[in-house]
Amino acid sequence: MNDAAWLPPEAWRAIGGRRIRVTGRGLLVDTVVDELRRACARFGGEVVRGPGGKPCDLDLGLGGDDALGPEGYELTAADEHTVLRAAHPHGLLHGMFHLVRLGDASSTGTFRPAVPRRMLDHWDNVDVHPVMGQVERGYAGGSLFWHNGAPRRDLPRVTAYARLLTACGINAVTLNNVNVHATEARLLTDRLGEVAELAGVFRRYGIRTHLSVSFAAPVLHGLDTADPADERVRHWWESTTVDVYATIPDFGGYLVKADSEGQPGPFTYGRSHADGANLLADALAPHGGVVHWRAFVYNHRQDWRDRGVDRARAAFDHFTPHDGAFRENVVLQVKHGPMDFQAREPAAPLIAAMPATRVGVEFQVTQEYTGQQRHVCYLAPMWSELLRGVHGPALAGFAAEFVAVANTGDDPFWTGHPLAQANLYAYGRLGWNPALEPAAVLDEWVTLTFPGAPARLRDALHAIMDDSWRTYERYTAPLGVGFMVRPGHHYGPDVDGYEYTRWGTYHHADRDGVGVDRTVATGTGCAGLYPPPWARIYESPDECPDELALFFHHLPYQHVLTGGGTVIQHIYDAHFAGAREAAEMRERWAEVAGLVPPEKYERVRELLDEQVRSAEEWRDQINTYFFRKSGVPDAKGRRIH
Ligand code: GCW
Repeated sequence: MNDAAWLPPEAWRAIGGRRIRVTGRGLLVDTVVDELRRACARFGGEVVRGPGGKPCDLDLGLGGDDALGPEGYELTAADEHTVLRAAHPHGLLHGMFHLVRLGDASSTGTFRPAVPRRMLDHWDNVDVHPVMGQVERGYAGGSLFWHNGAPRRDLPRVTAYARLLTACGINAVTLNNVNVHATEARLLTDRLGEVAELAGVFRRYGIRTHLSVSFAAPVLHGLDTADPADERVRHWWESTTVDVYATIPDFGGYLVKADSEGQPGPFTYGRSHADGANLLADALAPHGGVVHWRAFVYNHRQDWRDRGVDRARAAFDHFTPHDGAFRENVVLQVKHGPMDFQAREPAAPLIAAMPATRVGVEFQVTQEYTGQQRHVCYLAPMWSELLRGVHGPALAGFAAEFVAVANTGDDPFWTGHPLAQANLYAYGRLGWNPALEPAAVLDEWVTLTFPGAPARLRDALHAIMDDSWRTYERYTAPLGVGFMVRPGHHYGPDVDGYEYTRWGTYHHADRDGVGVDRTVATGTGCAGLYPPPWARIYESPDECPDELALFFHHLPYQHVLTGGGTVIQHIYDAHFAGAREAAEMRERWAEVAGLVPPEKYERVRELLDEQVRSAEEWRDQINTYFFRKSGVPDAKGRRIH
């Protein structure tokens, strides 16, 4: 069976010993009661349903103010008597998990999510894909839902998963990969029963189920076109969608990756992305469904010789002309950065440029470019910086909702690396409240995951994880330039791996300098796509944050950064520091042997060996590469191979 992650039985101690009353009816109220009964059976408490009767010390019920919204709740705790009120059952469910997470110590107040939907997208395939496997960019084993072309039907495990998701605030899932192959396309039609079964499990935890669909679905099912202007196509989507809702009445909607990396889309028919998205939106609207339409549209057949094309501009250029043209039930799903989930990127300029469109900001919890769940890399600080706008526009202010790519699979620890569980937890928590402090979220996660953790363990976990994203950044691609990974699987260093490919991911290093000129004055103009003051800040090499220096500028190696050092010396210093910090993480972990369950301890220990090895490889390849290019020795005389 799977690891209990952040919901071990111990986590219920604070409320499982109480006299609890629950009032209200409905599926989610039943779920609340089931959860509380289980906790009380363990810790000696008692649950009664309905008003009146015996006195209680924890009172959960409806009747909260409507302003709490569908998921909000209000807590008052005084003299050992806690009252939880919500306007709807979903709020009771969240409120109950609030008490699990935080006890009632800090629990007086009103709580509502920042955005109405916090979705988790699975990139699961039904069939094993010859290159991508069962889960595309999955680093946690196989899929929880499918195995070798067949449904897994491990519903107890899916139930345990749904509990974990709702407990951190997630309320929507997409089950299958955005790259929709022929078998997966059938989930929408003759294999819909498999979706319905899973939706039944998620529903009990207040999570709505969505499906990735192919824009060419009508063609895959026998029509000779998928042209949005064709009446037969329109009718096909309408009637297919009617069938979907007949089977899954609370179905969430469709997620579409169109005209992107080889997926079909409206461009084939000379139609716009607004035409394409609205076609599906119209089919869904009568049933209350939404379309998540991805903005990850760029030319993946670029010529590296052509400096005029810039992938970082692509989504902005494609979509801003259509602002205001999308139906109300379309969510434009935009990756947080303009490239592709690198360890450091500025915010995607498109996100701040669509005032008349619902924008969903997409994060990647699966660690494709951040260590693939072999490296410790706690991502909450990165997301938090983007949300709060430390080096660019604050994404929280533009996001109508949040989406993230899942990092889970059939691995017994759910996430491959046991410490990667914290990323999923933190995504849920920041989606609910983007203002939370990453270290505080980590602390919550530690408290839940390691019940009774002694200070020594808590301190070690903070020391290892709090700054682990910055450590990862230090030993990988410098100063926001990105990539430098091995093509295909994207693990480990290969500085020129993508330099002459068609993917548009270049660093332009030569003997004099490195970086991509994205200025308006002399480059691709990407810097100018940002709202004030960021366009001006990014344009100037003297004002641009060092973190993004090589994202926006091609700089000489001897250019002096805002932080004081030269570009070349920064590269050396950061890489020596990053690899050393990885080694320190391993030392800290050795100190907690005996404080962590043995299997978990061992798994992390082995992975830290790999992280240290990989960090050294990164350090040596990057440093050697830039030493050979620049001829500039390390000012501190350290060994460069
Ligand atoms: O980062 C890239 C990945 C692809 C992925 C694509 C996307 C699902 O390498 O594997 O495809 O992004 O987000 O669509």
